[in-house]
Amino acid sequence: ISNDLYPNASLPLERKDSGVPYVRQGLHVESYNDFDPLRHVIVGIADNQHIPEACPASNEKIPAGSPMRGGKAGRRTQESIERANECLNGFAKILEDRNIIVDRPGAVDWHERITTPDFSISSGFGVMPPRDCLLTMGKSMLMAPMSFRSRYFEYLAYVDLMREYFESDPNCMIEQAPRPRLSDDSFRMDYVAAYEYLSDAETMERSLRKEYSTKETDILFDAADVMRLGKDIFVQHGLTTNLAGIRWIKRKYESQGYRVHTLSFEDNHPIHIDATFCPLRPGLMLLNPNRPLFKGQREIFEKNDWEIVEAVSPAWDNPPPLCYSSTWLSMNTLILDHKTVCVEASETAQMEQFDKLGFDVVPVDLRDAYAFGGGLHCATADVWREGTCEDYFP
Ligand code: ABU
Repeated sequence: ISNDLYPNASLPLERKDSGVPYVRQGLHVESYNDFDPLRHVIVGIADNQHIPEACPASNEKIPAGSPMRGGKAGRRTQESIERANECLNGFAKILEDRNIIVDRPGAVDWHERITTPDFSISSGFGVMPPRDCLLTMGKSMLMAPMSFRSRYFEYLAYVDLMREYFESDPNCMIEQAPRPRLSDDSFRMDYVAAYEYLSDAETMERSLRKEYSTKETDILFDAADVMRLGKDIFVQHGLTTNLAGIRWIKRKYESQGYRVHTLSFEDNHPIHIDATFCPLRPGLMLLNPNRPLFKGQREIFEKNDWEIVEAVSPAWDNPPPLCYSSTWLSMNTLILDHKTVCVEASETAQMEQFDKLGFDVVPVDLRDAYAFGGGLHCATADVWREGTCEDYFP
């Protein structure tokens, strides 16, 4: 828009409430994978986090017997919030000491009940983990259409940052996927009601048939179900991403020259690909041995000479209390470049495996933040990694 036509349309230099300038010199948004040299990242915060009432989509993820399943909703204790922030701030400092720029989301207060014309829920969730909400695809950052009702407004925590990225990098595009309704019509409510009483074998049977509480009424996906490998994008179909979501990703990004593939794993609770199948460097994948790929899905990797190694067992038999994730957060790491990886400090066997694979391992104390939304990969979202969009699967 020409300023000659709109002389009064210039941007205010800084935000009225915080004084933070809109434009940051030299800021760059671009990332095509999870392993090229990391230059700029968002790290989540634990402030104000709540445990929301279970909703139709989250019900399927909450472990059986967990107090989070029925009624036990409310603000997490201040002590646990402070301890989680201590971990997250320590992680941010480790990255900054390596000259990686770290941004933090805004702290939204989730105390109020969330009500839309289609649903009502006790509270929001939090702003940890950013990886679920934000998908950096090349020079664009997309806010995902998540399926948990408590996460419907989570994008609000990133609006200011996105605006700043948009104004600072003339090539950056910020985007929002279609907003879902998340009404009762979006879910198989009979599945939701039955879920609590199903055995592991029955939930596995349903998962192998690719039947989940989410229907195809809304376009749904979490950004953490999307694995970026240059020109190829792999999307996990599961609890948080439905086929309509995958179709939307395919139509959007294939028109930009990417190739989109669907991946499925033998997993009772397929949610987020980043504790299941993780790229470590060009040519090397880490696979969760308890979640094998569906038949035929290794082929694209093997045909292109990618090695798939199985992750070692996690250090812990159980996740920490009030945690949504599994013990396999052991393999949820943040790769800083082709030779350097951040691993949770208590996961000694996982650190040894990376050492043997030729990585320098940076231990990060994060377990006390797991309950707030996951591990090191979950707790971050890429803004800029050096490198270009490679074709790894020609
Ligand atoms: N957000 C990653 C969680 C995956 C898992 O619970 O294994």
